[in-house]
Amino acid sequence: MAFFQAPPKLDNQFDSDALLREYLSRRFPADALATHEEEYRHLGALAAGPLYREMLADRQNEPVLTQWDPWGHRIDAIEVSPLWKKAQVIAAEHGLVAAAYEQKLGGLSRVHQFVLNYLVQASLDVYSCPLAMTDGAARTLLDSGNRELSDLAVPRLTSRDPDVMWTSGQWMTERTGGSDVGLSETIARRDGDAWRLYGTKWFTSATTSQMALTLARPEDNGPGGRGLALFFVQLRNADGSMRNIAVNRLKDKFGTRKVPTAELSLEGTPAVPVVGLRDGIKNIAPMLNITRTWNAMGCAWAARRSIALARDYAHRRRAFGAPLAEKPLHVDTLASLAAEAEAVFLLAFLAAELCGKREAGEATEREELLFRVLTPIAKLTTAKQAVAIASETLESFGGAGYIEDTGLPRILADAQVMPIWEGTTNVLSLDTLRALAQPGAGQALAEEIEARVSSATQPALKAAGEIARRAFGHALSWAQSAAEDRPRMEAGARRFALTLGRSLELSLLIDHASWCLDHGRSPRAAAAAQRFSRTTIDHIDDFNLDETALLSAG
Ligand code: MFK
Repeated sequence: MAFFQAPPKLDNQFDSDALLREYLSRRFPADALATHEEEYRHLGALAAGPLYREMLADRQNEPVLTQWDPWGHRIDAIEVSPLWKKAQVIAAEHGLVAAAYEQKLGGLSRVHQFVLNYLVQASLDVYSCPLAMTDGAARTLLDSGNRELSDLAVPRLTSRDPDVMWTSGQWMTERTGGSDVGLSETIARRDGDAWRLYGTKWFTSATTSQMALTLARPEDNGPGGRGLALFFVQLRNADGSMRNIAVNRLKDKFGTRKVPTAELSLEGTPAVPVVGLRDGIKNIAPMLNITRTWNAMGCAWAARRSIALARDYAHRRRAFGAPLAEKPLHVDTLASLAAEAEAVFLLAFLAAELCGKREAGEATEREELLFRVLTPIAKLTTAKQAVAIASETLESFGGAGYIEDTGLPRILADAQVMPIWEGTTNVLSLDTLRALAQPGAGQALAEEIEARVSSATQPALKAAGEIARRAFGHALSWAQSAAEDRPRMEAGARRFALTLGRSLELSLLIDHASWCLDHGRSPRAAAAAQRFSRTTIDHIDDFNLDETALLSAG
């Protein structure tokens, strides 16, 4: 009988996730866990079964833009995949955005919301993109103090009724770039008491949304980010036609291919200022901090999916006389992946915890500062890890990992967006410097790391704690020594931010492992902390800037 390889399968993504279950036991009161456990299990089953199968079957079904109707009218209709339509219903009914705003769990509402997303999103073909922006838009409108716009949009953005729920876009990038947003060319012109926007938006993810928050320069304003204003746009008229918006084309992207990312022309699009007529970048910042938190969380569910598939396959695939799960080198490789994935999970959920506390009014001043610093650090650190984990996962399948219709290559292609959108690693490294310049921010981070490592009682975890302390201390002393030398500081900013991210991750792993050991749980978490402590935590280094320039120029 000829040989056929069995493909990987997924178990219930809630029941089989030891780390998630430990984490929930730690963080949730027993009655809250009891209330939500069935929903978590239900989403874990959906993600492992029907949605995962549909995602594989639907692999080649991509959004289609129809610009003209048969009679020559410009319609710019975008048809998304069937799975995306289903995702919209799941998102509303399970409150994938709403759960954060209903505040049923007070300061833990964000954790609950992100647990729901963590369980299901890896089987929803990056529907997380519009949801992240929807969440960010709701937060931004609420923070803006614009009562009228909040009353109009927030109940829809946070609705549990699929027929009522809106999603929102976040239109920032123009042809001038996605990083230096202050260069934006879109102009806002007065039209009586109203405003109209004229310009081109170059990367508008999820163009099927009902509304968007965007930046434009009121015509009398000066250059730069301060001259931009934050605007609210409703995309369609009541009859469904676009409000002076032309969809020029959909982007031909490496990954996230189900996301209908478009280039748009704004041709007198009606828009409403959200808060004042300047400081647009500052006013859209709440959106950035929410979507960056989603990004870190997206890395957690991408890493979890990678590991779940690789682990399962290791039992199905035999080579050299035994399943891969019994081959020491393969086991060692999976263990390293698992340690990285656990670190991603704990860092992303720390960001969720802080976000939830501040929204519930429970955050201390230290935690407010910590959230601001943590957002870029978590986003940039986890994004690099997600790509590395996805790449290694494909390799763990050998040639099958490189074949499109296994669905595996999509994991890597989709992960690759994580370090790019919502601020590249370099832009966020510089944002880390900006966030740490706030008085007390460095201290807040230092205290967080110290609190986590000092919980260790077991000698091996104490030793790992010393590694985290040393790396963090080295990073701070480097930053102090480079403070007066901006080129040196900028050149080293990525190594600095990654050192902060990895020392914080190590401290979280140690803390979690200590809890597990103290509560008679699996020693797996301690193994993760120890293995992670032997990776490079301290990336700090200085290079001669002249040699650096010479080398980069070639
Ligand atoms: C699964 C996950 C899914 C996620 C899906 C999302 C898909 C979305 C697709 C996209 O839209 S991708 C495009 C995203 N673009 C970015 O993220 C922009 C990247 N660039 C930056 O973040 C730059 O750092 C920035 C544009 C902010 C720099 O611009 P400026 O003009 O140099 O700003 P400046 O002067 O540094 O800051 C202006 C004000 O904003 C300052 O406040 P003050 O006026 O009080 O001094 C800053 O402190 C404040 N600010 C900037 N970033 C902030 C912030 N405040 C709080 N949080 C931040 N992150």
